[in-house]
Amino acid sequence: DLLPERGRAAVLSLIESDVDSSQSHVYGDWPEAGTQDEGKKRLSEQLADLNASYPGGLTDYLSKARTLLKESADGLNPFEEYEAIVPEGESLSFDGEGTMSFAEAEQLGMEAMSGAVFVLVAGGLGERLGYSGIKLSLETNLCTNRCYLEVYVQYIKAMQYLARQKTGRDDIRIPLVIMTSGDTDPLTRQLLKDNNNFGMDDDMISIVMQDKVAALKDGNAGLALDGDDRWSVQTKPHGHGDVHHLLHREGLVDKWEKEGRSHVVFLQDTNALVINSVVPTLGVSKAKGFHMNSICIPRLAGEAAGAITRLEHKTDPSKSLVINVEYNQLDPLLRSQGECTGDVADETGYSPFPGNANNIIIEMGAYAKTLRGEDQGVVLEFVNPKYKDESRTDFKKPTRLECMMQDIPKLFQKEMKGTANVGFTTFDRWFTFSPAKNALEAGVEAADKGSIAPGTMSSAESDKYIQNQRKLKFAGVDLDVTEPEDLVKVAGIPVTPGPRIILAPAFGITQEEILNKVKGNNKISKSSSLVLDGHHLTIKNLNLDGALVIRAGSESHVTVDGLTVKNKGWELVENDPSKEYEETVAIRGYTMAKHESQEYIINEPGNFVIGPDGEVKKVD
Ligand code: UGB
Repeated sequence: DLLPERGRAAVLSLIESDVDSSQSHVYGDWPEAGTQDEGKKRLSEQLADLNASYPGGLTDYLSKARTLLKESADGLNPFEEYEAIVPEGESLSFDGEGTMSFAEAEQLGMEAMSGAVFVLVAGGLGERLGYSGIKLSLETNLCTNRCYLEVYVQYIKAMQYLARQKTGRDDIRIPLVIMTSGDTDPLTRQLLKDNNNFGMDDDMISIVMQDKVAALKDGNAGLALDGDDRWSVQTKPHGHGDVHHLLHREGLVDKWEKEGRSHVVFLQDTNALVINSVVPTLGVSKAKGFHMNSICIPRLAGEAAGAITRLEHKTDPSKSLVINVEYNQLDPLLRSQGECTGDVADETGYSPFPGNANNIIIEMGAYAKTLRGEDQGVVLEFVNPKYKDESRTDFKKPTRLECMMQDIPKLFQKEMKGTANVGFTTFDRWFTFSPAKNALEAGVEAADKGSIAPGTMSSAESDKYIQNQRKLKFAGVDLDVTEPEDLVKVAGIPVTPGPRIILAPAFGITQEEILNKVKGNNKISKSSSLVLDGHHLTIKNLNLDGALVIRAGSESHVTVDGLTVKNKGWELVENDPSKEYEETVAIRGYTMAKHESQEYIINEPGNFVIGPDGEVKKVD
C-alpha cells in the first residue's frame, strides 16, 4: 500500500505475469513496511517507467526476451530458412564508372533535395573509441576543428541553400531530428546550446530520446538488479532500431508526410565522408522508385560493417528480401551454406557482399504507411548474450533485447504486402566511408596487421583530406592524391602526408558545384593545408605551398585569381608517449602545429577578387 499508484500497478502486473517465478528476486522477500520503503517506491516507479516506455509494456518485453533467449540457448539459426546470396544493386562513382551516371543521379537528387528531412542517430557512447564524451562533439579534423554535429548541420544548411537556389523558393527549410539516449542527451543539448544550433533555426532542429531497456540476468529473462542496489533494475541501450518507433510515437513522420516531404535521410554519428553520397543516393531512389535505399561501400572481409544480402527463402519466395546481415552473423551464416567459405574476400579483394554504411534513405509515403502498421515501427529484436560456457545457460554479464534501424525491411515487407522496393547504392570507399569508431591502440593493432581501415579519429581525418584531394584532382587541380602506398604513419596510424584539404559544405556538396568553382590552373603542394568555405567562392590559378584559409559569407562573391601563397604552413605533431594528454588528443595521437597561414574571412556583401598580390579588392 505504501507504493505510488502506478508503481503498485507495475509490481502487480509483474507478479501476475510471472508464471515460473523468474522475477521473484525482484518482488519477493521485501522487508516489512517501515524498512527500506524509499527503495521499494523507487523500484516500483522504475518498473512503471520501463512499462510505459516499451510498446506493450514490460511484460511483453520479458515474454519476447524469453522466446529469443530460448532460441539462442538452443542454438537456433535465425537464417535457417534462408540462403544468403549477393544482391544486385546500383553503383555510382564520382570519378569512374557505375551502373548509373553520377552526374545524372546528382541532378535527380537535387530535384528531390527540397523534400528531404534528416535524422541523426546519436544515442551510442564512444566506448570503442575510448572517449567518455559524446561522439558528435569530436573534431572531424584539425584544420577547421569543426565537430561532427557542426559538419552535419552545415551540410543540411548547404543543401537547403542549394534547394532554394535551384527552385527559387525561399521557404524551403530542411529539418534535423537527433535521436539521443540518456547517455548522450544532456551533452548533445549543451553542444547545440553553446553553439546556437550551429546556425540552424530553433524550430528546425529537434531531439527525441530513446529509453534504455531492462537488462536480463539469465535465460529465463530474469531482471538484472543492480549489484549494489537491490531496489534498482540495471538498464542498457536498446540499439539504433528505436529510431523508427520514436519518430512514429512523436508524430514526426505523420507531420512530415502532411507537409509534403518526400524522403528521410538517416545518418550515423561519426562518418563525415558519407554526406557526399546523400544527393546522388536521393537521385537513385527517385530513378528506381526505392522505398528504402542503403548507402554502401565495397566491404572488407571480416570488417565490422554489416553486409547487404539478398536472403532467399528456401520455400516461399514472397518471404525473400534484401536486408543487412550484421557483421557478427555473416560469417556463421556463410559457413553454413554453399561452399562454406565464410566471410572471405573474392578476386576483387573485397567481400562479394556490399558493406552497409548504415546511412539509409527512406521514401516518406511507404515509411508512414509502415509505421502506422501493427508493429508501430518496432523493428524485430534480437539477443546477443555472451555465455559463460558451452552449456549456454549463464551469461558473463547481463544482456538485453536489441534492435537495429537497418532491419526495417522486415516491416516494409509485412506492411507493403510484397510491393516494398528495397535497394542499395554502392560508392567508392574514399567517397563515402571512414567512420571513427576505434580507440587508437585498437587501430594501431589493426593497421599493424595490415588493415586499410583502422577506423580511428586519425584515419577518419586523413580520409577526409584524401577525399578532397580526389575531388579537386577531378576538377583539374595539380596535386598529389595520396595512394595507399604513400601513407605515412603518425602515432602508428597510416595517414596522408598531405595536402590537407577541407572543402566546407557551403563550398560544394555536389560535383556540379565543385566543377563550377574550380577554374584555370591551380597547384597545391603536398605539404599544404587548404580550407575553402563559401557559397560563392571561386578558385582560379591558385598556387599554394603552405596554409591558406578562405571563408566567404553567403552574400560575398569571392574569386581567387592568380594568388600565390608560400608560408611555413601547418604540421602534425605526434603525442609524446611520456606525457599525459586530454582524451580528445590522446585518441587522435597528435596535435596540429599551425606555424604560419594566410587567412581571408570576407563577410561583407559584394564582389571581391583576391589577386596575385594577395590583396582583397572589391569590384563592381
Ligand atoms: N546508436 C544509437 O543511436 N542508439 C543505440 O542504442 C546504439 C547506437 P555503432 P555499429 O557503419 O560501420 C552499425 O555502435 O555496431 C547510434 C551498423 O549496425 O557505431 O558499429 C550510434 O550513436 C553496421 O551494420 O554501430 O554498427 C551511431 O550513430 C555497420 O554498418 C549508430 O547508432 C556499422 O554501423 C551506429 O552505432 C558501420
